[in-house]
Amino acid sequence: MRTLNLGILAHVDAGKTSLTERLLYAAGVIDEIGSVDDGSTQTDSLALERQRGLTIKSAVVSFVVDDVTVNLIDTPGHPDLIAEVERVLSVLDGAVLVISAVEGVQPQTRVLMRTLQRLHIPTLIFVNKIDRGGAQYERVLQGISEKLTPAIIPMGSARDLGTRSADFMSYGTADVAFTARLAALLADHDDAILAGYVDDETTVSYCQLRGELAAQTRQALVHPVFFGSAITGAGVDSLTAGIRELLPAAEGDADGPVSGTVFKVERGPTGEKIAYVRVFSGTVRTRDRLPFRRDNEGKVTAISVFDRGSAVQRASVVAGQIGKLWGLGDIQIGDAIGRSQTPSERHHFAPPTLETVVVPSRSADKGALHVALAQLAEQDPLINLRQDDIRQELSVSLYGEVQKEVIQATLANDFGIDVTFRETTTICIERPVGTGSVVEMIDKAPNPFRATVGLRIEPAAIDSGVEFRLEVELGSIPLSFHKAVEDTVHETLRQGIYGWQVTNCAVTMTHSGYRPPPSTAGDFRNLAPLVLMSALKQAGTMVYEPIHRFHLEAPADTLGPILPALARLRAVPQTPAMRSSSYMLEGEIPAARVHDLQQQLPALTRGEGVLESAFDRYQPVRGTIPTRPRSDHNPLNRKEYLLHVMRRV
Ligand SMILES: Nc1nc2c(ncn2[C@@H]2O[C@H](COP(=O)(O)OP(=O)(O)OP(=O)(O)O)[C@@H](O)[C@H]2O)c(=O)[nH]1
Ligand SMILES: [Mg+2]
Repeated sequence: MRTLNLGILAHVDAGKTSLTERLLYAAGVIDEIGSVDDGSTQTDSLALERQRGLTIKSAVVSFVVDDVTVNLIDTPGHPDLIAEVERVLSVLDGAVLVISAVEGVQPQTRVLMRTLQRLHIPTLIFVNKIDRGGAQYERVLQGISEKLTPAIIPMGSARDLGTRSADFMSYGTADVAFTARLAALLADHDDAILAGYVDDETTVSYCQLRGELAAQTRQALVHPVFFGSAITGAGVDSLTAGIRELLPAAEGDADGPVSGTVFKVERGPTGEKIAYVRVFSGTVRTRDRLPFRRDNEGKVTAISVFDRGSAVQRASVVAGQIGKLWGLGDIQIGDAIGRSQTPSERHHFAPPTLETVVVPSRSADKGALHVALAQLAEQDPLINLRQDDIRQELSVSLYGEVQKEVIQATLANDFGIDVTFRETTTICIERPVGTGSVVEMIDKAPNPFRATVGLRIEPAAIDSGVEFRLEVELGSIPLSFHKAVEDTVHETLRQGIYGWQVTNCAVTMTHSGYRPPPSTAGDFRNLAPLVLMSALKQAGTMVYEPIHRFHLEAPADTLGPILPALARLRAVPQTPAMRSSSYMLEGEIPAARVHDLQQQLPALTRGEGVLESAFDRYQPVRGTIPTRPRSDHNPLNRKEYLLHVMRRV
């Protein structure tokens, strides 16, 4: 039996959870179809998800098609919950991107497709909701082609769109126009097909074309498009057949060395930790001592594997499968397992751009709040829980207001702690403008430490994070001293000249020296921040703020008042697209202003305006440069203390 780990991704409300339910029903896993609106689906199983009809956590279910076990991961679509999607991406063999036939391509659809393409994840497109009034065929295809990728091929036609009897009919051998379109698309990546087709259309058989379609889909070069309805079930059988025919099964050697990734962590009924692991290679058995995250190790006490619906207890989980592991107390989301770990620090989406302070309603709850938030951070490390020691405050990073509501409700429901939030503020980043290079030599005043450290900092490509390089011989100082410098560099760059995280830069160690034995790693750990901050001051930094791309639809006569309101919020709209009674406006707006626009919108559009936005990029701040208002982790305090020490020497 082969395994396919399949993600379902889409803009919020496109119908991922409803489609998951349909696929399970079609495969005979469930006898009755649950509904998102009644809170009875398999994958929206949390109380909060059922109450709100919104997926909050990724959930795994499975079904069998012929000889393939499909582990299906239903993800949340709301942009505030994108961290959940992020963690799943690294464990997928393929994806289905769902698009609503009524709304077409939406802002989050673009963000997701861009990422799926960047990661070369084979992706089928399912255009859902063909039964709903306003459903379109051609217009949606055109939107996909213009906004996502031209490398698409509709796999069938649709009829009676916008009615309960709407249906999807797959094309076959007899559809000459389909065969021609298919050959033309595949020929873009395969000259043999092109040559064969130009010579004589009939020399390339339909079977060959289907085979080549599967091959190119598996390489994420082309994207077959299906249409249907998760509610009526139309088109779902064709999609299921497409998943089996066109997406690649997991590869991996069950006898190889163990390697895998933890993409979800949850707590069981008695508070025990359960890690969801996608195994890439090898076999994990109960009672194995499993190495994870650098030098950690834990004993696996129980395993379950997904099989025909839910997870069932097993003695082992093998390459290609997803398993739930018990017994690994210190395991965290994103951890790599096995001896040859290559943990990936890279993020596929932008980090959260907002932050806020969490305040317990009862001050006696302070301690409990810290424990509770630490548990939430286990499942969602991007909230980046921080404590301001001076003000005794806890703050978290956020994607948006919905995530805030989820945190608030979870704290109340699961931990009995009522909280409020301070005002939400934007998280900016700093990037060096030029190059800065500083050396502090051992035994040379004012350097009070028994270490020589030279560092150069320079700007690097956008999205490159912080890269640490060596220009000194690796053996010039003990490895632990190198490590101390590298760790300190990352820690120090959490707060730059204006207090923001410094990123998209390269730091090179240009000099190193020590004197045995009195030199210690501590000497390097103390000196490196001073050298780095001096180099950073020399380089100078620029502050960048997060910018969202927005999409706004509203009644035609409200365009007059909207434009000046957008200008006041520093938004830059493009030319509006006018329809008969409405307009559609796209543009950019600082992340800091999205919430204000959201709040002003009802008054500006008689409650009829619909706004969607998603993070797009960072842009240099013009005018007054915002400084971070507080020091919430404390390398700066330490830096100040050390500077003070140096001045005294
Ligand atoms: N008419 C119609 N409604 C649908 C269809 N698919 C989903 N819906 C409705 O659309 C709404 C959202 O469906 P969900 O399945 O929760 O969408 P989702 O993509 O999982 O949403 P999030 O997980 O919150 O992003 C619900 O009210 C569904 O009943 C469809 O094919 N036709
Ligand atoms: Mg959902």
